[in-house]
Amino acid sequence: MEKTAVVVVPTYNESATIGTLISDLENRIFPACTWNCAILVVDGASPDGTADVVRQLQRQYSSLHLLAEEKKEGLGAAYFKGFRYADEQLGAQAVIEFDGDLQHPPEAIWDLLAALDQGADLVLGSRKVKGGSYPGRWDPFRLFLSQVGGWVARLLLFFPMKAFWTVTDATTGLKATRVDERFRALNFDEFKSRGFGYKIEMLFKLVQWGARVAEVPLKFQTREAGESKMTGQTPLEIFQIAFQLRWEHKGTRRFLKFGLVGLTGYLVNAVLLEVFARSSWVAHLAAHFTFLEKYGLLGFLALTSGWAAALSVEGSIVNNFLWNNFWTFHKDKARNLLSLIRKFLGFNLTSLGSVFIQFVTIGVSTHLLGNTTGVRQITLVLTIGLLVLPYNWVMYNKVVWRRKHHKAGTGRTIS
Ligand SMILES: Nc1nc2c(ncn2[C@@H]2O[C@H](COP(=O)(O)OP(=O)(O)O)[C@@H](O)[C@H]2O)c(=O)[nH]1
Ligand SMILES: [Mg+2]
Repeated sequence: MEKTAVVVVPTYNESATIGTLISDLENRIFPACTWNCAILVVDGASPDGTADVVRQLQRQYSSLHLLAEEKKEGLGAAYFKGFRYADEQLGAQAVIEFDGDLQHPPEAIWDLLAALDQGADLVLGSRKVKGGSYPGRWDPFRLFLSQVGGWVARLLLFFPMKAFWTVTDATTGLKATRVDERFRALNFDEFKSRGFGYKIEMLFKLVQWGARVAEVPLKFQTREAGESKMTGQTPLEIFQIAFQLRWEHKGTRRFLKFGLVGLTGYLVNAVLLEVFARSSWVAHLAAHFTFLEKYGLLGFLALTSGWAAALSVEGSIVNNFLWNNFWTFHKDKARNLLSLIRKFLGFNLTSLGSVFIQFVTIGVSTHLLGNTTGVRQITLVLTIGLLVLPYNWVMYNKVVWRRKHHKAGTGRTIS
């Protein structure tokens, strides 16, 4: 049986363009689709007679449907009415969100459906991937808002999760979504936004529920007729909703705690570095290794500053471990001494790289530039920023990645 895709087109005063769009879809685009396609226009009681244009064309095209709203209720409301109708009345296996003002090139529908065929559950038309673009004649302020808003939404919604990299255009209006259990579980009554904000809300939920996302390029066209229904409020609304969604997300508090713990770790690291660099005990320790100086690089082990750095990192590791165990990850904390020790050793193992990294960077910089507080502390900041954070990031992801493939209940490695 051929699969059915319904192109849902919300309209408010688009009588100048809707006819052209419908003819183009019916005559040129649909015949070349591998899916059985239909159009569903959801008209928000446009005073300009948009619905009448559609009714006229319905005589000509049997796959053209119209849902006439009693009044304009916002973009999200229009889409969700359309989704439900497409699913229940038209038997859609996929719905495509498509603007009625010719800003979305109709050919993009082919790309969207192809991506669904390749296994994606949610396909975004992105203005930010290669081959995609913003309108040529957009006023700079609108372009700026869209660009900045897009970035803020992307950061707020998804950083540092995987979707942060896979979703480049979170606020796009062109999408194809597979009609599956996930899609049907979206409850519009619970949505925070009735308007444009529904876009990121729907995206966030589907991604959170494990939908496979793909992107295809979108060359967003200039609006040639009619007027944009975006208001000055829209960017603010998008920002507010993105923030709320993320704040309520279960991983967020943990992520923030993790960041805060990292900060205390840095402070412990910095203070201990000074204490140890001035300690005669550490100097003694380093002196034990002076015999290695004749073996070239191994002579580094005789550097007091290197040992001070390595020991101070260890101090921050202990600090981070305790905070993470009893605060960030307290639900999974070690329950007895033995498992505490085991976890601590595991945590140390993943952090061992940082000990080594700081031994070398601080050892080398103080050796070359002088063993002063300034050299030590600046090297510390640079090392953490440029080496330790990326290193921890990789380790963290490996642990996260590993967790996914473990059976549930095998316990979580802290990192
Ligand atoms: N039914 C309905 N359609 C809407 C509403 N708001 C916007 N639209 C339609 O949604 C599509 C996208 O809106 P548009 O103003 O072009 O947004 P922009 O491209 O971001 O400026 C257009 O086809 C509009 O006519 C609404 O409240 N109800
Ligand atoms: Mg538009």
